[in-house]
Amino acid sequence: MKIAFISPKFKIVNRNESFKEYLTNSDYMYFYNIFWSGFSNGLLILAALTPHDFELKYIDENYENIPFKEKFDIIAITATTQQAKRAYQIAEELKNIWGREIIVAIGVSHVNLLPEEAGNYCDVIFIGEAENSWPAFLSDFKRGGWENIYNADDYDPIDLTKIPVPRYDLLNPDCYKMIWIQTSRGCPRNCEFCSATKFFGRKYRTKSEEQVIKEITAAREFLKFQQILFSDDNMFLHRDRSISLLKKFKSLNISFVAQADISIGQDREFLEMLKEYGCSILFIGFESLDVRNLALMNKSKWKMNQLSNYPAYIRNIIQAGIGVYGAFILGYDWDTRSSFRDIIKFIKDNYLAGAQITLLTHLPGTDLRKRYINEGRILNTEWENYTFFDVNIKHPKLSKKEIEEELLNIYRSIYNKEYLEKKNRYYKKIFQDKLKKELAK
Ligand code: B12
Repeated sequence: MKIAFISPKFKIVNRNESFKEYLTNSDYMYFYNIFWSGFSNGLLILAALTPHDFELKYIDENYENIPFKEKFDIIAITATTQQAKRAYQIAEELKNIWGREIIVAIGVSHVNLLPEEAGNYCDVIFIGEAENSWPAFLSDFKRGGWENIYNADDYDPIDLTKIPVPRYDLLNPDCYKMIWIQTSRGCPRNCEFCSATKFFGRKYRTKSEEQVIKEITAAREFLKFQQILFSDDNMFLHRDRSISLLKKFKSLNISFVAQADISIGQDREFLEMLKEYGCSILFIGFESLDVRNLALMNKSKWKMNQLSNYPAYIRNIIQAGIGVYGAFILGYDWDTRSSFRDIIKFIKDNYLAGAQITLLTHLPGTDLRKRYINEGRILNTEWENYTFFDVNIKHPKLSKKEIEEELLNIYRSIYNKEYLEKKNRYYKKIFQDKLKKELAK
C-alpha cells in the first residue's frame, strides 16, 4: 500500500506584476526565495504516524513534478489558502486518471475552514489538527470503509507531548535551506487577521523538551542546511519553560530564529539568555504604527497598548545581540500613503535587521474576513491571489495601484546598499561593545 504526501506548488506573488519583477531582479531579495523554501511539517508528522506497512513518498511540487501516472492508494495533500487552487487541480487530475482506485485526502487550515469547497475535489476532508484523526482514517481504510470528513473535534484533544518526530528522512535534503521546528501551538493574542490562532487555539500548548531536542537532532541529521527556525507563533510565552528549554540547546550549539511578541523586549535578563543559547533573530509582528489600526486588530487592545514600547523594547533586544525582524501589514482601515512612509522611517530609525511587509489578507475563518464580507470590501475570491503580496481588499482611501506602489516603495527603501551598510555598522558596533564588556568581566 502506497501513500503520497503532496505539498502543491506555491507562488510568492501572483498578479502583482511590479512586485514580481522586483522580487526577480533585486539583488537584495534573494533571501525571500530561500526563506520560502519550506517543507510541510504537518505532512511529515502524519507520515510519522502512519503504520510501517505503508510505503511513503513526500512530493514537493516546488521541486519536482507530480508523478500523476504512478499509482498510490492514498494521496494526502496539504494546502494553505493560496495553494488551494493548485491542490484542487492536482486532486481533479488524479481522480480523472485513477477514479475510485485512489483516495484523495486533504487537510490544513484552508479546508478546515471551507470543507464544502474541498469536498468538490477530494474524497476525504480533515478538519483541524490531524494527529488523532489520521491514524483513525488509516485503520478505517484498512478495514475497507472510510468517512468523507474527519473532524478533530470528534477525537481526543491532541496531546503535543505524544507527537512523533516528523519524518525528515522523506525530504530531499538538497531542497530546504531552513529547518522548521514547532515546539508549541496556540497564542492568546487573538488578532483579527490571524488564522493560526483560529486553527491551533488561544491556549498555549507545548511539546516536551526531550521531543524538541529529538526533532532538532533528527532534522540536522537528514538535512544539509542547518539554520533552524522555530515555527511557533509566539514561542516564549512561558518564561520558565523557555529558560529550561533554552538551557537544553546548549549541548546542540544551534543558531536559531524564533517568533515572539514585542513584550519579550521588556525582559533584558531573558534576552541575554536567548542570545547565549543561540537566538540570532527575533521575528516580531508590529503590524501597524497607527494606534487606531492596532485597536481594530486586537479587541483586547493588547497590541495597541504595546505601541509606545516598540522603540525601547527593540533597543533592548538589539543590545542583547539579537537582530529584530519586523512584520508589518499594509492596508488596514486607517492607513494612508503617509503611514507607509512612517513605517520606512520606523524601520530605519530603529535599525530593524529586516522586515516583512505584507498586504492585509482576509484568510478564510478569520474575524477579519467576517468583517470584510459584512462591509462588502472583498475584492475577489481567487485563492491563488492570497499570497500576501497581491491586493484583495477594497480600501477606504487607497486604490489597488496605490497600495502596490507603496509596497514596492517600502521594500526599495529598506532593501538597498545604503540602509544595509548603515544597519551593519550599527549592529557591528553594538556586538563589538557587547563582546568587549563580556571579555572585561
Ligand atoms: C513554517 C510556516 C511557513 C513555511 C513553511 C510552510 C509549510 N509548508 O508548512 C514557509 C516560510 C514556506 C511559509 C510560507 C507561507 N506561509 Co506560512 N506558516 C508557517 C507556520 C509558521 C508554521 C507551519 C507549521 O509547520 N505548522 C505546524 C504543522 C504541524 O501544522 P499544519 O501544517 O497546520 O499541519 C497540521 C494540520 O493542519 C493537519 N494537516 C495539514 N495538512 C494536512 C493534510 C492532510 C491530508 C491531513 C490529513 C491533515 C493535514 O495535520 C497537521 C497535524 O495536525 C504557520 C503558522 C502555524 N502556526 O501553523 C504559517 C502559515 C501556515 N503560513 C501562512 C501563510 C499565509 C503563508 C504565506 C502565504 C505567506 C506568508 N506571508 O507567510 C506563505 C505561502 C507558502 C505556502 N506554502 O503557501 C498561514 C496560512 C493560512 C492560510 N489559510 O493560508 C499560516 C497559518 C500563518 C498564519 N498566521 O496565518 N510558511
